[in-house]
Amino acid sequence: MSHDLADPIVMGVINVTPDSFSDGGEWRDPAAAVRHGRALAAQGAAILDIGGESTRPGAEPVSEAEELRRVLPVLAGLAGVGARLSIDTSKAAVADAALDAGAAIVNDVTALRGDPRMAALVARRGCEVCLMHMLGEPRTMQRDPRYGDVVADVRAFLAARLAVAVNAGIAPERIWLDPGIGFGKTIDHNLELLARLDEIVALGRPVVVGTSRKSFLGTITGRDDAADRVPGTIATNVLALARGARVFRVHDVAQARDALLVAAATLRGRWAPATTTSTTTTSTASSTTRTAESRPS
Ligand code: PMM
Repeated sequence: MSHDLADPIVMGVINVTPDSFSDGGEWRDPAAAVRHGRALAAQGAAILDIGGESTRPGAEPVSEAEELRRVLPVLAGLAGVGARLSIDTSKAAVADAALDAGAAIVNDVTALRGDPRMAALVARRGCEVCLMHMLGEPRTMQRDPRYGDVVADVRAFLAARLAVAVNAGIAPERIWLDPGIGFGKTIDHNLELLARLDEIVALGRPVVVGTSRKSFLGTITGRDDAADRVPGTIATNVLALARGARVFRVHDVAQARDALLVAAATLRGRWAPATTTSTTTTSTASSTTRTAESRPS
């Protein structure tokens, strides 16, 4: 089988929050977050996505000042790490400061709806932007979400937001789309979106998928601890790759990278040896050390 498949891009997640559902609290200390980011880059993350506001179901919004306090030291510490930096925010002022601090991508889970100044900012700064689908808002989004045809509805939403972004002056080639797995969706909605992801890919923009450690994987597999959901995450990443997804937002970079490399080689019918890398070994300034990057169980 030979597919015209672009190289999968792994986006490593760094939540600098006390309450994100799968890694909340772990990277609150900026120095720990920076160390973690360096490890994820060494494991093969081409992008590091840094967020200072939890979007878990039920989460309350945080102030602009608090969000800046959380993310700016981490962005500064990761400058020159060898991965592109993405800021996961829906606030234009946070995005603006993050871009000044070295970010190159704005990951906006509200698809430019959260802040009326965001579209103009992204257009002016000429950065990449990820537009994600969400039904409602994090505080309430998991209360009985309903769709006609979830894939058609999400696709229509993303097409409309793509048009808004282009009308605001954002270059189409800088826009990525994301179906927003888990954002106002039941398990059936998530599975249907993944199974029919090619219909979102058909919009013609790179598609980002964020299934990593999410609760639907825990429900299907009976894994309460988010750290135990890596195999489930990988299953969804590989299936999404086969349907044309391009960017994979994950906590467990080394594992996702290997799975995606092998899956891409299989789908293409060709491969190239990768440079040797290690799951748990990371270079620090002074030495190469074994790190305990895995989550406590
Ligand atoms: N999921 C979360 C946060 N940000 N951004 C994009 N583009 N896509 C996602 O699926 C997504 C996101 C929530 O997950 P986390 O709390 O593990 O970061």
